[in-house]
Amino acid sequence: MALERTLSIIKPDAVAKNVIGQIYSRFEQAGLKIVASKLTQLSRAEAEGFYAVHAERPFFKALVDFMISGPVAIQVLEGEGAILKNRELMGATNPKDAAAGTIRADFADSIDANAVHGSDAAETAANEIAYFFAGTEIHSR
Ligand code: IDP
Repeated sequence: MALERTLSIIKPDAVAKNVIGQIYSRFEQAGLKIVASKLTQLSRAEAEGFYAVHAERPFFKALVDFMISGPVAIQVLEGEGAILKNRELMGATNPKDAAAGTIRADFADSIDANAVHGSDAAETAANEIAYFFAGTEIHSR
């Protein structure tokens, strides 16, 4: 497996539940390193740009409204097979379908408020990381 980086967002619902640390622990226990991290409030334009691929979907406005409803915690995770590993930790998009013990099964309430985002492939990971972080803000170690 290759050393990879992936973008993770702890969404407003999970930040509001005060579980940033519990989610960080899951990353670390799975062997992923947090190599960049920030707490921020997204603007509407930032959220629309990030989810541009979903612009034509019926849930787009609700998704953007939700993503700007409170602060988010954004990380770059690094490790062997980090992209798939994080997707496994997250669980299915709809928490009703998420496997027991996954972040979404444990912390998410609905498909709208589903606790976390994680890049789904190498190309999207590279684009999403560059969307939120300058190279100087990422610290491998
Ligand atoms: P993912 O976050 O598991 O990668 P995507 O299909 O990329 O899932 O969708 C992005 C986000 O859009 C989801 O996390 C979820 O919050 C929202 N979403 C996706 N499908 C639906 C839907 O059918 N109804 C409402 N929200 C949805």
